[in-house]
Formats: sequence, C-alpha cells, structure tokens
Amino acid sequence: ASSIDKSKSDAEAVAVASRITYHAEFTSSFSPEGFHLPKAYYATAQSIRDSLIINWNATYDMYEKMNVKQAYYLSMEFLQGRALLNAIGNLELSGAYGEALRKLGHKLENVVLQEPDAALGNGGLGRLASCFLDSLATLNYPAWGYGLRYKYGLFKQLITKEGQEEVAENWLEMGNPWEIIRNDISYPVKFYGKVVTGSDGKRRWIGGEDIVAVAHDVPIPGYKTKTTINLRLWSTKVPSVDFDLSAFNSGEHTKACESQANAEKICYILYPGDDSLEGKTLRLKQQYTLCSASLQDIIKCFEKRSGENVLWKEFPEKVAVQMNDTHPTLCIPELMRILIDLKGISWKEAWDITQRTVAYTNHTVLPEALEKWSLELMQKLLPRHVEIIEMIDEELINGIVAEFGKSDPELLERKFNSMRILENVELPSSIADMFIKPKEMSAIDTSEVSKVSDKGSLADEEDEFVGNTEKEVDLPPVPIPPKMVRMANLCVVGGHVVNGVAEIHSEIVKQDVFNDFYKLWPEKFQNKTNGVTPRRWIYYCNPDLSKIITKWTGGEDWVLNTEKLAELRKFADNEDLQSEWRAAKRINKLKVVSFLKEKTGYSVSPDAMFDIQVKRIHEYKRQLLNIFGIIYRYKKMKEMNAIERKEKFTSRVCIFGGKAFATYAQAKRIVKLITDVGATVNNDPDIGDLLKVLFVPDYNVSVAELLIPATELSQHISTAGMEASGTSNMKFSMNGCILIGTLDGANVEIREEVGEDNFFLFGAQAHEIEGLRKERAEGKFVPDARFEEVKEYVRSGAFGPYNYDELMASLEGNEGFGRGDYFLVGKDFPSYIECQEKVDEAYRDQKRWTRMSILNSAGSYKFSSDRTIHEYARDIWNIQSLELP
Ligand code: DL6
Repeated sequence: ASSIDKSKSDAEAVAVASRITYHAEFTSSFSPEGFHLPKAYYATAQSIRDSLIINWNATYDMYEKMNVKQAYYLSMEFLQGRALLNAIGNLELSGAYGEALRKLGHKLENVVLQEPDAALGNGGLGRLASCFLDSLATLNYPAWGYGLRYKYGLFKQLITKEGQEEVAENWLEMGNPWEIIRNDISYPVKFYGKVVTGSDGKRRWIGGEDIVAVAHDVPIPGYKTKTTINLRLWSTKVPSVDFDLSAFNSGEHTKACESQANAEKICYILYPGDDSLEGKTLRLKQQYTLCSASLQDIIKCFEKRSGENVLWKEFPEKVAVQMNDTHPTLCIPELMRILIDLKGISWKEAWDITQRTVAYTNHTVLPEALEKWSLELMQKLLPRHVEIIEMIDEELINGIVAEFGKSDPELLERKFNSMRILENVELPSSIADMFIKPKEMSAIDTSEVSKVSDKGSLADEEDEFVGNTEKEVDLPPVPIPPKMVRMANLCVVGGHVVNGVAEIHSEIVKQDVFNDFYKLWPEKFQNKTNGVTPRRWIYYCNPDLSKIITKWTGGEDWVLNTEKLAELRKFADNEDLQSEWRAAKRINKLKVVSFLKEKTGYSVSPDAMFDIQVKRIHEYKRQLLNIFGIIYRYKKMKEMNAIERKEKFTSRVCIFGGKAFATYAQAKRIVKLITDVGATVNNDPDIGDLLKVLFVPDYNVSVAELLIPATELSQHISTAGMEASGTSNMKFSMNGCILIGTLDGANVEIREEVGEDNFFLFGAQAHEIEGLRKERAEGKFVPDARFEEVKEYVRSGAFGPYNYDELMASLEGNEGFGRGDYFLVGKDFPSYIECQEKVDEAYRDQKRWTRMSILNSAGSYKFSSDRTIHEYARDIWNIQSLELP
C-alpha cells in the first residue's frame, strides 16, 4: 500500500510541477529566462489559484441554485497577510507543492516568503475581518466579504535614529496573482449634484461627479472543504466616456487626465490623512463607494436569484449585511435610497427592509474613534442621503417623544442629546417649541441668532436682534458648534443588532456608550466575543507545536474543533509533553534570534525569556508602561553588582513592534523612547544578555506569525475599559504564551478560561477608572516614588539627548498635552512592576512555567473565530451552513 501511496504522491507532484511551469511560461509577467524565486512564487500562486477558481465557481453555482440566504461582511479593512501557504495547506497539497517545487529547484518555505503582505487594514479590526472570512469558508457558510482594493496598503515603517518614518507600501508592484478582475462587474457611483422632485412627486438625485467601481475577486478557501468564498474588492476609475480627448489632443494633458486621477485616487491609500477637507472628502468618498457598489451588487444578485417575481419584503430573508464598525454606515441611507428612489418602495417598507437587513459591530468605545461627519460636507457630497438621514433623525425624535411623553422637557433634551443622529442641528419646530419659549428668546446671543438665521432657521421674527449692532459689539461671539452626523447612532437606529466584541466591552456598550438606546431597545444588543483562526494562528505558523498538539490530543481534529485543545490539560505536568513543548518553543525562538539579527542588527540569547508587546502604538495600549518597567529594571540592575543582578533578575529579551499612526505625535515619541532605551541598554557591557530591548520594524501579519510562536510572556496592558477586545492576546495564548495584563477586553475571558494562576494580572479595574481620573484631577493622587524615579531618569538624559518633556508631561498635570496621565500609567505602575517580579519568579521554575504555557493553549479553545462565526450566523445573520457535495 505504501508504494502505491508513494507513486500517487509522486504523480501528484509531477502534475503540480507541470502546472507551475505552465504558468511560468504562459501567464507570467516575468521574462522567459530563468526560474528565480519571485517568478516561482508568482507561478505557484497562479497554479493554486486555478484550483481555487474551480472551487469558487462550484460554491457560487450552488448558492445561486439553492438561492440561500447569504451574509455580506462590509469592511473598509481586511488585513489578509500572505495567502500562499494558507491556500496550499487548506487544499491539503502541501506535500505535492513541496515536492514539485523541489523538483523545480526551490524550497516551498522560501517561495512563500516572496509574497508581500496584503495589508489592507490597520490592526485588530481588519485582521478580525480576515479571520472571519477564513472561518466562514471553513464552516461552509454562504457569505462574502466586500472591501476596497487600496493601491497602497498600510504604510511601511522604517525605524531610524529619529524614530518612526513612513513610506508607501506598494504591495501591487509585482502584480497580485490572487485576484481576478471582473471587467464585466462594475457599478456607477456618483457624488455631489442635487436632488430634484420629478413630475411623479418623487425625489431624484442627479449626481455631479460620476465614477465606476470595478470588482476584483479574491478567492478565500476553507480548510479541508471545497467551499471557496469571495472577497470582492472595489477599485475605482472614471467612466470611459469621461476622458477628455479634445483637451488631450489640444495639449492640455493634465486637464484631460484630471477626472481619471480623481476617480482613481479614491482607492489609493488605506487611510487618507483627514486633517484637511480634501482628506475628509476622500475618506467619505471611500466609504460611500464601498457601500454603494456593494449594495448594487447584492441587489443585482437578489433580483437575479428572485427571477420574475422580486419580492422586496423578502430581501432580509436572503441578505444579511454586517457593518464592520461605523465605516460602512452609509449602507443604511444608500439601501433606503435604492429601495425608495429606484425600486419605488414606500418609506415605511424600505425602512423595515433596511432595519431587518443590516447589523452593526462596535469595535471601540474611545470617544475620538466614534465617527462623526460634518453635515455640510455630507450634504455637498451626498445630498439625497442627507435628506434620508434627516428623515430618520426626525422619526427617531418622534419615537423618543412617543416613548417618554412631553411632560419632562429636560429628560427629552437629555435623550435627544445622546440619541439623535444629527448633532447641533435644530429640532423640528413642533418639538423645538417645547424648549424655546417666546420670552426666553431675548436671552439668546445675537451673534448666534444672526449666524443661525443665515442657515435659514430660527427665522424672521428675530430680525430685530440681527439689526442691533450695539448688542453685537457688546457680546463676545459664541462659536457655533458644527453640525455633525453621528454614524454610530445611525447604525444603532438603522440596524437590527448591535454587538460588542468581548463581554466586558459589550457591557460598556450597553451601560455607557449607548445606554439610552439600550434602555429603549434592550433586545438589539448582543455580545460576540472575537476569535482568531486556529489555521493561520497555530497550525500554519507554528508547525512544531501543532505536531505536539496533534500527538497528545490524538489527532488533527483540533484544527477544526478547538475544544479538543482542552485535552492537553490532563498532561500539563507530564514530563515528556513538557520537554517536547519546551523544545518546540526553542526552535521558534531560534528562528526569531536570526530574524532579529537581520532586522535590528542585535544578537540576543535564546536562553533569555522572550517578552513581547506587539500591537498598534497607542497611549491607551500603554507601551509607555512597558518601557517604564524596563527602564526601572535597568536602573535597578545598574545599582547592583554583577552577582546580585544575576540573582535578582531573569534574563529577558523585551521586544516591541507596531505602527504609530503617521500624525499621532505622542505615539511616535513612545517609539523613539523605546529605541533610545534599546540603544543604551543593548550596548551596556554591564548588562550583557540580562536585558535586551528591541523594536522590530514594520510589524505586520507575517512578522506576527513568526514572533507569536516564539513568545513566552505577552503584554496586554491597556487601561481597563479601553481595549474593546484585543485579538493578539488570543493568538499568544493559543501558542502557549503567558499573558501579563489588565482586566480589559478579552483578557477577562482568557483569564477565566486558562485559570487565574496562569495569567499575570495587575492594575486598576474598569469600574474604578472614572473615580481614579477624578481623584487625579482633584490633585489627590500621590505617585509612587519608583514611578517618579523613572521619569527623572528619562529626563536626566540617560537615554540620549532627545527632549522627552512633552512625553513626560502627558503623565503629569491636569490639562494641556498632559491630559493628567489620562491613561493612568502612574497609577498602575507599582502593581505592574510588582507583577513583573512574580513573572521572573515563575520563569525560574521552568516546570511551572511550562505547565502554565500548556494550560494557556489548552484553555484557548473558546477563542477560535469558528466559535464566533457560528454565533454570528445563528444569532444575527440567520444563515445555514451548506457543504458542497
Ligand atoms: O474587534 C477587533 C478589534 C479589537 O480587538 C480591538 O480591541 C479594538 O481596538 C479594534 N478596534 C478598532 C476600532 N477602529 N475603529 N474605528 O480598530 O477592534
């Protein structure tokens, strides 16, 4: 039997090799000479894409034939990373591809490294979307993703002496072998223009600028299933008729290409800086393009599958639209517009259909991240949508009045302030009359009145004030707050479900951020704790650990049923498992040792504890707390002699990685401090291998796949209540890393699952934060002497001449750039460093540490995105799994 198996696999490898050479010869975008690595990658990817297309077509045909309900995941971000290894593995062709490439003179592991990361996302939110696609396909759910095909993904980060620098990431430079351009699938998208009333009395939007969105499909293969779903990404171009040939011919080349450039720039970059009006306009255009093109596509599919008899009220029985955060909020007015203006449906019915179709996931409670758009800008760009939003707002106002009655105007005002979609916009006159009684009008500031009446409201009876120039001079001008559209409120009102992404976060959503909505519609609110795909995040990125898990759990089924991981608990103290476990970690650490040398120039010891914090750089994630802990450690080491130092401290390699948003100055200062501390500590002969501090440049999905398996201690130390969930905490725990963290986001649930003894907990809890901030603001907080010592040490110039005053000021005072240590670094510092001492102690006992590590992997089963997706499918989308025969 084994010789038959062997000849079968030889034949498979020969067939794969011939498919690869076919692509190298006929569809390659490289010259015919040679078969170098980039060409090998491209041809290999194209050959596997052929298999994916066959499965994609079969999946699509089945959904079409069965006319099943489908979920559509709309997201401005998908952080896909590399696709090749994942695709080959999911199709169970790793052996054949490895052998085929060997015959062609290459190693599979070198070929996969040629692929650039598809970084069409910033961090957790985008990576979650990609994990969801993997689970949807693997679990055979009828679902698609929709996003934008950014020409430049998230920037490439360089770490220089000045700190972080950003350069454009041209990920499409060598082409993208995965995507299939659908030249026959494109939709018009318009902006600007005006709204007119037709002879039939209906409102119609006549656009002022037209572009076209073109579909690019990326097949997403499930693991060990034929199901291959679709990620449809839109690129933008100008309708071909818009090219100004006569301008070009008369030499006005730039003018002739202007509209083309305008259309294309919508999909140029992932997150256009939006400090300027141009930046804001571009971002809003991006969001609308995603919503408009995707909905047109979804509706076209619904109409096609319905045949002759299109029953619009059944739309929500065939379509579920999930809005990944507020970025695709325009889905709500766009679906309303299409249904009312183009399909002739009544407002009432369109609203019912829309509400039953869309649902909203909230991913942040940070006030600055809850999107608001200027009403004025939106009115210019999307005039018909603003009319619709105004009507939704008015219906909401009426609903609030109907619920609470008119007897308590103050209560009503509070409700309007928190729940209305439009902010700083006058109430409809019937309601406004309740608040502004005629005799109170004399108290209104004249400048305000004149400005407001410019906008056509508060109308003519106030004319006498406008003319009173004396008063205008006397009174200081009151700035008129800008009129805004609150996207999150529109999502809550327009969707049938609102979900948070971890239990604690969903509670904060209900009890704080959207409390008034929750009290009104408690049944709308749900929790869906995030998850990550165990395929990418253990099976493929950590093959050595995977083999051990397979051996000790009795098979590979854990890859699909992570509950099986819990079986490892029985063996946590088994010496054989423990030594295999440690050996796998060491292999992974050795890979990182070489990687660090290559990327940073520093040599580190694989015997030291690998202590890692990788995530976006943000003050609330508190990389500053981590580096302050390191500085304190270093200072104490310097105060001791060599023997004391070795006795007291465990050797550590402290690794940081993550990108700071290009205009986030404070985050960039934190990067600079980390690299400055590294430069001092790493070159200090007194310290040697006892402490190293490294900043890994250009952290991305592929770097995470390398670092996570090698990590021993992983830091998730945000100010409690501020990290919605976190997902890297789940990846680390799965890979047997032990977490040090606060009771925040999914840390809370991870700790519950892995056990309190296997999680290093410190810091204030979410319910204490408000009180602590107040205490600080009242000057009652007394900082710990060790914290003051660290600040003083930084200020002393111990880490170079850079002026850290602004960074240090953020930890002091009550205002200014300081914000009075808003993130409570000083408050949590003592418990953090004390907790780190416990970490050192635990690491000295390698048996205990390994047991903790095994129990982390064993307890991480809940955090598979398969579990999360089953919950979305059941509780929000109402879709059924359907496997291809
Ligand atoms: O839900 C995915 C991810 C969470 O794990 C993080 O805790 C959270 O910070 C992140 N949220 C965002 C919000 N962006 N916006 N807007 O990225 O979502």
